[in-house]
Amino acid sequence: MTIQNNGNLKIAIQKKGRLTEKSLELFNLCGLRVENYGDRLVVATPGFPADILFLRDDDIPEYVQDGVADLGVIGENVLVEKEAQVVELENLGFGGCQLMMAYPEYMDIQLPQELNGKRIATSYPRIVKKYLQDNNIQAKVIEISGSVEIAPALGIADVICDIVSTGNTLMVNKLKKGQVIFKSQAVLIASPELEKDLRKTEILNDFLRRIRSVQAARSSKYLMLNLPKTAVDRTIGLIPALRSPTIVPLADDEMVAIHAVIPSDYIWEIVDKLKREGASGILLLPIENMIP
Ligand code: PRT
Ligand code: ZN
Repeated sequence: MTIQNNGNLKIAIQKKGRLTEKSLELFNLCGLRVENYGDRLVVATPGFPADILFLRDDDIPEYVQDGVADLGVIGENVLVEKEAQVVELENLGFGGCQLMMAYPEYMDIQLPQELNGKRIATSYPRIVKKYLQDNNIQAKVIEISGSVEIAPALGIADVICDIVSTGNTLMVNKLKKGQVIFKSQAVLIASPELEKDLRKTEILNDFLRRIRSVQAARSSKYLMLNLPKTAVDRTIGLIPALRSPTIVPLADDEMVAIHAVIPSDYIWEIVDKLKREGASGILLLPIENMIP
């Protein structure tokens, strides 16, 4: 594959699959607009010196390792399985899943040691073999590239080790969940060659700053509400997450408006407490970016 060397940062993402939409959504929030890419392999991002390369996810670690792409977005499961020499830069918070043992419903396996002597079908032979080795289990690993879940029914394997997110596929195939052997999410990786290129390193740092501000914004919400003046001190003391709020006077002398950035994880806890203190007109808004 030849890619034009125009000095732009080359970022590889999955062409068509579970990580494509979320990768493009993140890039978009970072100001990297990718429009109408259709069947194209490489697409420029107007206004930012980067080109997006659309590849099969399995190929991304190697392309990044070899410097064909400078950066890549990839599931950690694929990254670890491929054993590519790349630099892991950032967890991206999407594509979450678990690599998990699963057994036919009739099979009774409670402990990892009970996998001794079993045939395990998987698309992740390296990760599975390492798990077996670490746990001193003697089992046969059978590599299958797709539809691993039908292997027991076909008699090819006794159990499987596959990626699970909702668990629906296991249920449909009458398989039950076993040990989780690896937890994964999408990560941003970089070529080990990248740091030698000062110009590209600068672009990368700019891109990373943008990613981090999008991530910070995602974990926060902008809260606006009205509160009786008399309740302000007590309320702010009660809710430590209400960090340095802005307090705005209102036409009604007895009331003030409060604006604050709060962590998404505690929204309902905070809102309930505020209501008990007499808050009204509560509005919660998403934050697109939080620039430090
Ligand atoms: O064509 P290409 O090779 O690029 O894509 P692919 O088919 O190999 O990968 P794809 O798009 O299926 O997944 C890309 C990445 O998404 C994976 O490497 C994981 O990091 C992540 N991911 C997150 C998942 C899932 N969730 C997921 N549920 N990858 C696969 N699955 C499959 C799983 O293999 C099983 O068949 O979905 C099924 C189980 O899903 P549930 O929801 O029924 O449990
Ligand atoms: Zn793949």
